[in-house]
Amino acid sequence: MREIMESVLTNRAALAAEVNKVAEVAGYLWQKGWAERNGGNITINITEHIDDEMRSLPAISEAKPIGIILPHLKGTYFYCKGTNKRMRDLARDPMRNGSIIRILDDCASYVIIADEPVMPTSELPAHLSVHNWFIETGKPYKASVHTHPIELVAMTHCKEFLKKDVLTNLLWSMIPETKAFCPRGLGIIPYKLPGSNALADATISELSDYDVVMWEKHGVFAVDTDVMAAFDQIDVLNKSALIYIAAKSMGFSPDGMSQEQMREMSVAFHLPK
Ligand code: 2HA
Ligand code: ZN
Repeated sequence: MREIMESVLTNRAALAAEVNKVAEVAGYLWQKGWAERNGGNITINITEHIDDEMRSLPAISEAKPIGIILPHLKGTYFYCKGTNKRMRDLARDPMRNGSIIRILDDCASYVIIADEPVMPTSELPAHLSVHNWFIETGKPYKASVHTHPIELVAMTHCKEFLKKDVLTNLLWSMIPETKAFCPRGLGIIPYKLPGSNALADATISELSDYDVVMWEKHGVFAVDTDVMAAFDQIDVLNKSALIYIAAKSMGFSPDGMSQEQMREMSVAFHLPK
C-alpha cells in the first residue's frame, strides 16, 4: 500500500496559499477550454516562503540539468506544474500534479524536494530563464503562466495581427478595462519550436516591453506578481478578442474606442503607454 505522505504544505499557510492559487487558476484554465490534455504550464518562485526545515529536506530525485546556466537562481525554490500533467488534475491535487524544486549551487541543475518526484514542465528552461531575468533586473514578478486561449491563438493565424502592436491596440480598443488591466499590451513572438531555447530567448526579450506575450499559433506567456494577476491579464485580453469576434459574427467590424478615448484612459489610470 502506498504510504500516505504528509505534504510540505501542512502547517505552512503562506506557501499553501500560493500553491492553492495555482490550483484555482489551473481550474479556470481548464474551464475556459484553454488547457486541453497537458496543455499549458505554471511556475512560481516560492523562495520567500521556504523555511529552514524545507531548506534541509533531502532531494527526492537525482540532480537534473536545466540545459542552461541561470546565475541568479542559485538556491531558489519553485513550484512547477509536472510534465504531461493535466491542469484539470492539478486543480484538484496540486502536489501530485506538480512539485517543488530547488536550484542547485551550480545554477545549472535542480532537484525535486516535495511532495513526490513529479518531473517539472517541458518548458522549464523558458520559465526558469524568465525567473532568472526577473531577479537580475529587480522585477517583483513571481509567477509565469503559459496557456492556449482559443480566440487569442486564432487571431495569430492572421498575418496583419502579427505586426507590432496591431493586436495590442485592437484589443485595448474593445473595452476600457483591457488597457487598464493589461497596461503594457501584448507582445508577439513569431512561431518557434515549443520548449526551445530560441523561444525562451525571444520571450525574455519581449518581456522588457510587455507582461503578456503571444507565441504565434501556440499560446500566451504571462508574468506578474502572482499567478492570479498573470491569469487576469490573459483573461482581459481574451475577453477583448471575444468582443471583436462577436461583432464580426454579427456581420460588422467593431469601431473600437478612439485613440483619444484610449489616451484619456491612460491619463486617468496613470498607464505606462
Ligand atoms: O506543456 O503547452 O507548450 C504543455 C505546453 C507546452
Ligand atoms: Zn503550449
